[in-house]
Amino acid sequence: SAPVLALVGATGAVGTVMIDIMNSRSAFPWGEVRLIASARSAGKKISVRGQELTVIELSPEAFDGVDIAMFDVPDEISAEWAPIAASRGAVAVDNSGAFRMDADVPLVVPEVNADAIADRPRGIIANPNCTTLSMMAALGALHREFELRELVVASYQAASGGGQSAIDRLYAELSALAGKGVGVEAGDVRSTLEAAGLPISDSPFPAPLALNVVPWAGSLKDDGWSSEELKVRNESRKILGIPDLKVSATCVRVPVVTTHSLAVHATFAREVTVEAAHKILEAQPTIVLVDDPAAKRFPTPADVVGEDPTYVGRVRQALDFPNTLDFFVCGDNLRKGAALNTYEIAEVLAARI
Ligand code: 11C
Repeated sequence: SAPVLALVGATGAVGTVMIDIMNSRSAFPWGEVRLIASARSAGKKISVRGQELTVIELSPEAFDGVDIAMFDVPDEISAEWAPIAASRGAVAVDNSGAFRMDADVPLVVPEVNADAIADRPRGIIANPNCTTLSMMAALGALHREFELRELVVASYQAASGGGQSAIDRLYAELSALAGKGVGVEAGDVRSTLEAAGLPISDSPFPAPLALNVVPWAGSLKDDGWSSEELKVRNESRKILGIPDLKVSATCVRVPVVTTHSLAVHATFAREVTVEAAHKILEAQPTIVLVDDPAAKRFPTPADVVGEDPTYVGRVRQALDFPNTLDFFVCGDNLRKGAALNTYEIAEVLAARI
């Protein structure tokens, strides 16, 4: 019979995008969809493919009869509940950071390593961080052809990576500053926000985000690295299956609501050309190549938000580095970066169970 799909965190920011994806997918392989959330959201009604579903409370019994359970919840909720779902017979597909680097949990981007889903001794499959994910389809395709050796990236991350409170903060800052018209001097952003009742101490960001860029995402790790930068390194190595890949990342928050971008500097074992890279990227069903700077055509978050594919542009052969490409990618951090990739993993599973 058709598999049963559960969505844990159905009412959260990523869960809401997941419902949108389920409603717009052309094929729908599920016999039943079960929406699960905290007690606070239980009882809510959400329409999935024309059917009004009632959100049920997270409990061990909620997973009985479920084949695949997608988790879009904070790390600590996944850490506790994904193993419970697995013990009840479901395969848990987890979008949190709780299991990504667990050796017994595959970390999957279907275009790159779909077959890794078969080896899941804990009954859990992890979905990567949205920053890593935004460049994976492109890097996976280029790696298959040229063999990736070194990766240097800078991210330009949208506020929504930090959740609803981060989105609210960016809008609040923008309206406080916009009210001042052109009167806000460049050096007055912090004091204008403070005067408007928006001190940095109340912000999810460590500095003003409006009219600014902030070289920080995640938490502080050893030697000055941020957790986000280490995730980019560790997760890229695991997904691409290159344990010794040289990676250096600088993660930066920018005043964009949704869609992460990355400037990528990738060095390969074999000779590369822009023409060959264009051909490879164009051939990928989940990549859109927009690369015509003479016509002012390149990907930007404002154009990519809401889209499923990853957009790639500004592909250049590095002038001073052999076998190296520089390029720019944009990916919707709530779609491919989170909900969509999780859902695609569930679809691959559905076809194989
Ligand atoms: C951000 N990438 O933009 C983060 C959000 O490991 O799933 C996702 C954190 C994670 O802030």
